[in-house]
Amino acid sequence: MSCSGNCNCSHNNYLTGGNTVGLSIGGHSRTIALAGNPNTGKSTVFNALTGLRQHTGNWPGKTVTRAEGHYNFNNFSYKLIDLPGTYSLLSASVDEEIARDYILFGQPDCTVVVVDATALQRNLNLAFQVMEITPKVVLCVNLIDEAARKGFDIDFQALEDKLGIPVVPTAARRKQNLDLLQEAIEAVCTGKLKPKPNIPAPPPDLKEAIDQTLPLIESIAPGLPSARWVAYRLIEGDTRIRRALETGELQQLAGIKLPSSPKPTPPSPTPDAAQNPTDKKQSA
Ligand SMILES: Nc1nc2c(ncn2[C@@H]2O[C@H](COP(=O)(O)OP(=O)(O)OP(=O)(O)O)[C@@H](O)[C@H]2O)c(=O)[nH]1
Ligand SMILES: [Mg+2]
Repeated sequence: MSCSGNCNCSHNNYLTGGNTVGLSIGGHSRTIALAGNPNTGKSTVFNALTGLRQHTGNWPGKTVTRAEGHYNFNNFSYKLIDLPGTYSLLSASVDEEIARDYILFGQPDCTVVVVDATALQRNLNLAFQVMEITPKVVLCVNLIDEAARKGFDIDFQALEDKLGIPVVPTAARRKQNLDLLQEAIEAVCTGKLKPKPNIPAPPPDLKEAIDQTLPLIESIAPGLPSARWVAYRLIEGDTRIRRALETGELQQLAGIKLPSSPKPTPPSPTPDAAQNPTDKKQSA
C-alpha cells in the first residue's frame, strides 16, 4: 500500500496487512481495532457497522478466527478488526495474546474499547491498559439499554472528563448511537480530536527504571511501538516478553526488519522497581 505523506491510514505490516492472513479488502482505509472484555458486544458493533462487508480467516499461525470488515463514513473507508475478547493485556490465553499483540504492535489508527455499561468498573481495567499504550482510544459504553433497565444512572460526560478520551454510549443491538461512535472514530483518526488519557504518573523509582530501560529497548529494537509497555514488563521480570524481544518476535509483530548483527542483551529486571503499572491505574 502506498500512501501520500498526509494520510491517516495504517501501513502494511505483519498484523495490519490484509494479505498476510489471506484477507484483502483493498483500497485506502483507516484501521480500527475493536477490543473489550468477552461478551461486551464487540461483534454486535462489528456486524452493525460492517453489514455484509466482512471477511473471516485465521490469525497467522493460529486457529483463532480473525474477522475484519469495512464501512464507509464521510467518504472514507474504515477497516474494522473484531478482536477476541480479553480481560487484560497481561493475560496468557491464545485469544487474549492475539488481542494484546494487535493493540500493542498492530498500530491501528484508533482502538475502540467496548465496555459493558452494567459492569463498568470491571471493564474499565482493560480500557486503562489500552490508554497506557495509545492515546488514540474511544470508549464505547455498550448495553446502555440493559443498564437503564437495571436502573443504572451513568454520567457519561463525567466519565469522559475523568478518562480524557471520547466516550460514546451505545446500544449496539438496537443500532443506537452507532453514528456517534463513527463520528468519534473519525475525529480521533483525523486528529480533530486529540484524546489525552488521564493516566497517573508512575512513582519516581518506577519512572527511573523505565527511563533506564527505554534506551536499551530502543537499541535492541529501534522504533518498536509500545516500548513503554515492554519496559514495564521487563521491569516486572516478564520472561516471555524478554524472550520475545531477544528472539525478535516483538519486532516481527510490529513489522520491523531485524538487523543481521548480534543484538545487545536486554536489561535484567530490577525487582525493587517492580510494580504493576496496571494495578496502579485501577486504583487511580
Ligand atoms: N441488550 C443488549 N444486548 C446486546 C447489546 N450489544 C450486544 N448485545 C448482546 O450481547 C451478547 C454478546 O454480544 P457479542 O457481540 O457476541 O459480544 P462480544 O464482545 O463479541 O463477545 P466475545 O466475542 O465472546 O468476546 C449477544 O447476545 C448480543 O446480542 C446491546 O447494546 N444491548
Ligand atoms: Mg465477538
